[in-house]
Amino acid sequence: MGYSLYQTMNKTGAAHNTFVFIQHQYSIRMSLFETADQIRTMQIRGAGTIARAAAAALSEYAQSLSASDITDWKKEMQHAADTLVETRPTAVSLPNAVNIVMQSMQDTTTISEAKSAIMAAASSFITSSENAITRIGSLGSHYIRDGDVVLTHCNSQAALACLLTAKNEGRDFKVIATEVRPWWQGHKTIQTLNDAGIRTDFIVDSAVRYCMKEVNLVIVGADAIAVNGAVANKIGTSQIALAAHEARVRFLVAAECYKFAPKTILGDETEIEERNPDEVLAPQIRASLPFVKVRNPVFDITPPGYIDLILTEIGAISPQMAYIIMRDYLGWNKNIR
Ligand code: RUB
Repeated sequence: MGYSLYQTMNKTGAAHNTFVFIQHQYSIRMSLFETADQIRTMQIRGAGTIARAAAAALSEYAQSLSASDITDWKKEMQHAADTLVETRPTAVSLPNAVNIVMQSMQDTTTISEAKSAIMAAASSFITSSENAITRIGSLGSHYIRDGDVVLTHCNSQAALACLLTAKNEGRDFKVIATEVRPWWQGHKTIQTLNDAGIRTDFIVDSAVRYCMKEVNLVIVGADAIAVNGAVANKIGTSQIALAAHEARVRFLVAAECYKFAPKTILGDETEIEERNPDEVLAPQIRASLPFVKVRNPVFDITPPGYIDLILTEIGAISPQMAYIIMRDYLGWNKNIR
């Protein structure tokens, strides 16, 4: 019986090593609304982890939900699904996971049938999403050679899988990991890399261009990939891509197929989350600076021209092939709400 790893951070932004294990069979009870709150407050974070937590929460909720008829039951489920989707706007993995799970009950006519469909779909999503990371790790490790210096940003399970697999396969390389203001996700990354015995240099975010001359390869994760191949990921990613482009360093994105955003086919833009300025500067300091507006955008968009390859579980693709993933793999017409 497998366990999913949900990495958590505390509300002050200091990284710590608390892990919440959620069993696939959902024996650990956490209400859907608690999960939604934990996603909103960054205790559950990272696009893939958020998606798996949402699927698990829907399954749990379906099991405990009772209603007088199937129509009311489905309405309650939809309300729960909307609550999850509204927690954070940028990672498309969240609505994609929720849609995949919710679509499973579409043709069901009894509550018990709908419950089983939701539980099966959630379990299958969680398993396939974990398998996807393993496959991306195997694929990504091929791009890492002995002696390489690989730069990564934020805390991406997909990007880390590439590094960890390369290490397991005996490759000798060094990583440069960024700090990642204001939530310090880099602290989690260096903990994982250190645990795996991977030599790592830890730098402040603004040291990227200075260090790029030592780097052979950049690997980052993704929160959303648009139909033109543009990638939304942690703020600072696009600056790293720019520095990599300038230094002619290969820039790879490790992303499961459910990070592709079908709605962008119809012209929707990826919404960039702007979080509370208190995460950047303490309220008492802000209060003393009436002419200063502190802003906290937490994602940015890297244009496709700065991306060499996107590593997915079905293979490495050029960003220009994003539409194919949406059409042939995600079944975009079914996923657009
Ligand atoms: C996390 C982040 C990660 C992607 C990919 O941002 O930007 O790079 O989500 O991660 P936040 P993964 O901490 O604000 O959620 O590969 O684990 O899905």
